[in-house]
Amino acid sequence: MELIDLYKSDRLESDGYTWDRLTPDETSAFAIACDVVIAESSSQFGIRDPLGRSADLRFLTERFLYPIARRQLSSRAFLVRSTLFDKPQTANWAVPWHQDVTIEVVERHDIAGFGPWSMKDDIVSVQPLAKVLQNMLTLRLHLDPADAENGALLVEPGSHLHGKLRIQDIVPTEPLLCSCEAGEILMMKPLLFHASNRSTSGHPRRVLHLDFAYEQLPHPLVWRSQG
Ligand SMILES: O=C(O)CCC(=O)C(=O)O
Repeated sequence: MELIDLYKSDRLESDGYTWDRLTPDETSAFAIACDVVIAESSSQFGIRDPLGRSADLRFLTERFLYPIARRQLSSRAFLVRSTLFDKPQTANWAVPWHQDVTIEVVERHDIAGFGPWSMKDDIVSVQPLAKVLQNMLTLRLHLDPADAENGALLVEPGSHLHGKLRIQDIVPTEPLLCSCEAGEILMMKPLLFHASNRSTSGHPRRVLHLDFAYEQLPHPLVWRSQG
């Protein structure tokens, strides 16, 4: 299928995504801090909690990305999860079409509408009610140019409006490619259908992926990380 470049929408609510960007200096400050985290990590795939590993990244995020998240989501927005993705030739993978339907919490409490639960590396994850996900926003800061060759994200505009679907029902009809420059920030609703292909080029594709919320979870559930 020929991939068509994404229209850089400013209609977050209806399209499920929108864009912003950092300056080249801001972007290279993030890239330097992320490279330290990558060099110190043994993970070849997504690095969990890069902000927990780097005071520099926490500082930069607070200064440059919180204002963007607060403008788009809520003045009360806070960070609930961070991940750092690359697609180097040595650890290259395709991500099938999905929605982001899990959140991380401090510990399990059985509450109606929350489940299934899972535990990996001592982290408790759960699928919350759709309304929790609808009130979240993901920021993906691109540290390298991304295109069809190095596994840029694919999204289906407007698909977040279908609510939380079973994986077999996540079938895109008009997927678009999120080609972008270094420094561009794709902001998307977690329920937007998305996927990415394997990289076929030697170019890196570092992305700092940050999830924000602005509401506490129903008592006694607590977000695992809350910055
Ligand atoms: O960065 C990617 O290629 C995919 C990441 C993703 O799909 C996710 O975090 O849900």
